[in-house]
Amino acid sequence: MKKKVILSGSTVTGDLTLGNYIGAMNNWKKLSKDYNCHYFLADLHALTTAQDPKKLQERIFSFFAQYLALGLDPEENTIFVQSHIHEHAELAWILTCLTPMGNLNRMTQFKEKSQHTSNINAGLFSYPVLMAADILLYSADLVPVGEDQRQHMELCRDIVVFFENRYGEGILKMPEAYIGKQGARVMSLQDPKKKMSKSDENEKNFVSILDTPKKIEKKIKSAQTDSDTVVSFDSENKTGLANLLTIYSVLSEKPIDDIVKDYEGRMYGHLKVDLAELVVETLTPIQSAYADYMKNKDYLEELMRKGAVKARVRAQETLKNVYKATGLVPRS
Ligand code: ATP
Ligand code: LTN
Repeated sequence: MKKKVILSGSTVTGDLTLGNYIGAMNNWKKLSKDYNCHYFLADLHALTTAQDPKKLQERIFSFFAQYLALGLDPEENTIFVQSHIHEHAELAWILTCLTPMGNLNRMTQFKEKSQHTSNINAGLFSYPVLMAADILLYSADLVPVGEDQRQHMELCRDIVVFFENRYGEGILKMPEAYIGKQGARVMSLQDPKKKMSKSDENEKNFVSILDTPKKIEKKIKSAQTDSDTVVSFDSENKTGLANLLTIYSVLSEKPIDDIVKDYEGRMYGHLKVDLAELVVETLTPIQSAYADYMKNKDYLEELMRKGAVKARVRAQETLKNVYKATGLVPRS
C-alpha cells in the first residue's frame, strides 16, 4: 500500500523554541516511518515581516541545521526550502484569485499580528493562501500542526472547495489537520495565556532550543506561576504550572499524574529546578549536533539541493494539472 503523504513547515523567524519542538518537530520525527513525509522551511512566509537580507540567509542555513539536529533524517523525509520550489508562489497566486477577502478577514492570527506591527503588508494578509498552496502542491493527506494553525487549515480546505466549484474535482487533494493531543499548545513562560512563540519580542517568554543552560535555568525558574503551593494540574486556574507540567511530561515521557504524585508536599521551586535540568539534558545533544552541522555549510547546501530535487517531482505534477484545469498552458 502507498504511504499517506504528510507535509508541514515552520516559518524561518528567530530560532526554534521548546514550543516548536514539542508541538511540531518531535511529532514529525515519529511520523517518518509510517508516512511519506515532507518538511520544509517556510522562508517565503518569513518575508511577511521585514527581514535583514544577510540575517535571513544565515537563518535559513541555521534553520536547516536545527531541523537536522532535532532528528529529522533527510534520507527518510523530504526536507527542503520553500523558495527553492517556485511552484509554491505560482500556485499561491492562482489560489489567491479564488479566495474571497472576507474569508481572509476572519483569520485571527492576522488580526493579532497586525495589532503588533505597523508593517501590515498584503503578504501578511494573504499568508494563509500561500500556506494552502504549500499543502495542496504535494497533495498532502495530513498536515501535522499545533492548535494555532487550526483556522488556517480550515481555510485551506475551503480553498479546495472554491477550486472544485470553479474548475472541477480530482485535481486538488482535500487535506486534514493532524493535531497532537498533548503539547499542541505550549504556552509563553511569562504570560501563560498566550502561546510560546519564537518571534516574541520578550525572550523571557520562550526557551530557544539553542539557549545556554544558564539561560534555560533562569527562564524556567522565573516562569510565571500562581501563588498557591500545591502541585496539581489545572489548566484553567493554574495555567503557568499546567504548562510546565505538560513540558515535563512530554520530555520525560511520563504521565502528568505520575509527575504530580512525585511532587506531593513539595514546592513549585523543586519542580522548576528539575524541569530546567530535564530541558538542558534534552537540548544538550541537539545543540552539539547543531554546532557540527553549522561547521559544514557546503554539506547543508548539498542537502538543500537534494531535498528540492525530490520535492519538485510532486510539485510539478500538481501545478501541471492545475494549469490544465484553469486554462493556462502547462510548460513543456
Ligand atoms: P512565529 O512566532 O514566527 O509565528 P511560531 O513559534 O508560532 O513562529 P511557526 O513557524 O509558526 O512557529 O510554527 C511551526 C510549527 O510549530 C507549527 O506546526 C506550529 O503549530 C507549531 N507551534 C508553534 N508554536 C507552538 C506552541 N507554542 N506550541 C505548540 N506548537 C507550536
Ligand atoms: N503557517 C505555519 C507555517 C507553515 C505551514 C505551512 C505549516 C507555512 N506553510 C504548510 C504546515 C503546512 C505556521 O505554523 N505558522
